[in-house]
Amino acid sequence: SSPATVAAVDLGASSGRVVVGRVGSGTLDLTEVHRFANRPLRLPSGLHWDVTGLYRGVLDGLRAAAPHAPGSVGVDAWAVDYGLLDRTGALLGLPFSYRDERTAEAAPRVVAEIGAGALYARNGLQFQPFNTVFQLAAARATPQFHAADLLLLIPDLITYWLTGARGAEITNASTTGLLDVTALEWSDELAAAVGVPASLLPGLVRPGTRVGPLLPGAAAETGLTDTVVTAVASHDTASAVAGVPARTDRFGYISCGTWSLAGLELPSPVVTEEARAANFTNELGVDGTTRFLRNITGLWLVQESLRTWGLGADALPGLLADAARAAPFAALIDAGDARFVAPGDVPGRIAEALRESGQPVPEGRGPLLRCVLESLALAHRDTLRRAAELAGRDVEVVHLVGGGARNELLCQWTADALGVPVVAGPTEATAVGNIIVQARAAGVADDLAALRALVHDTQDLRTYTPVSPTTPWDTAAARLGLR
Ligand code: LFR
Repeated sequence: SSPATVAAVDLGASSGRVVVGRVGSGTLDLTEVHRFANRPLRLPSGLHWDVTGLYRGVLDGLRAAAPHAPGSVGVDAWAVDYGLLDRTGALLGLPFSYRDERTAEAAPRVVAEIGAGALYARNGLQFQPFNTVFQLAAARATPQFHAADLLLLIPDLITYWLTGARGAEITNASTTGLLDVTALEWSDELAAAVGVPASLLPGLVRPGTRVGPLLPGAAAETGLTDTVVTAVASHDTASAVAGVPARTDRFGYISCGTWSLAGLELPSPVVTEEARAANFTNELGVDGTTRFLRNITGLWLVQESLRTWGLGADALPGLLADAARAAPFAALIDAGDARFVAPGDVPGRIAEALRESGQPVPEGRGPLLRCVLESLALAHRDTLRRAAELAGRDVEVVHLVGGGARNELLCQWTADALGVPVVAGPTEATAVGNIIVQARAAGVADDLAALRALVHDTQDLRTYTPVSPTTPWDTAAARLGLR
């Protein structure tokens, strides 16, 4: 089959990018044509996304992609957040960021009303106060909600602006808490339980579906006159997992960026009481697979520390060198602690958590980063070990993809802690996953395994083999009560 050229729009919590991919037999070339910052806006009404600014970045990026003549465009973004449209299709206010604290009361109330067990049996999701279902429970009494006719998740909103087509791509719908994890349909019962009219939820769309051509305005603005939008795994994590260069079924993955999403790809969900108690999520991947994983705070801890210190990403290499020289296992935190979610003084909150648990507070930034990265490696280990136990699977290799694949300390320590090799890369796994799903829809290959093999053969990967026994990590894990 002939090669396909497609464009991936990948929107993350700290930046957005447009990447052109050329996919053919033996080729997978990626060219980043545009990257732009994404920062939430603190307004009197709460913490919001500047979604029109994001759309501007998307249009600029697609204009930069136009000379490559992509036949298709696909949009992915972070999960759970949404815009509300009125019945004319107009956006009702800026979407909230999932880090806004307005769900603090609504989330536990909804869980108490429905029952944690009943909720998990139905939606299979890890409890996180920011799941869409809880955001909606908090929004129910607002004027916008009363005027709302349709809810669109962030990537679906961008797709709507590009094409005029309204739908809910299913991998991302699976993060809302309103999708039935077994039936793979919206759960009318859960929607009713939180006061969400079923009509607010658009029809489900599967990755690989042709959505349609660009609207004339979008085509004119971007110069893409002969391009269709294709639905991809629009949840960025689902695209990242699709882009994992796996060559065996016995792999674990860590999609490591702002968040670390660590887990397994399974043929079906695990909604046992044990999985619920261990707070594992069952989100949907491509081809009906289950992403059985846990959200771990991730490099947000590093990003937010740099921000607090008034430093940019360029300061990171020096600080990481200091971290490498700092004393091992001097202080450890639970990277899953909810106190780290909201923007703010993360180093201060780490110090507070350490004092509460009677540990010394690292003196200096390098030692603090060491505490963060060792704690993340321990959280990776605990999560993958538990996932394997709960699913009755073996893990013989861990693929660490996303920006975190550049962090040598984190990759090596994750391998050391687990006692399993870590294959790091691609760093742009999300764009890769977005691109290969479009390429497959264009007929370049028909099975995901073949495309993953192509990713393996063409992208920059680095293998970290465990260099030390797991013993010091066993002791450190025990200090935190982790596996
Ligand atoms: C990663 C991610 C996670 C989701 C979090 C919030 O970018 O999509 O999967 O839990 O962001 O949406």
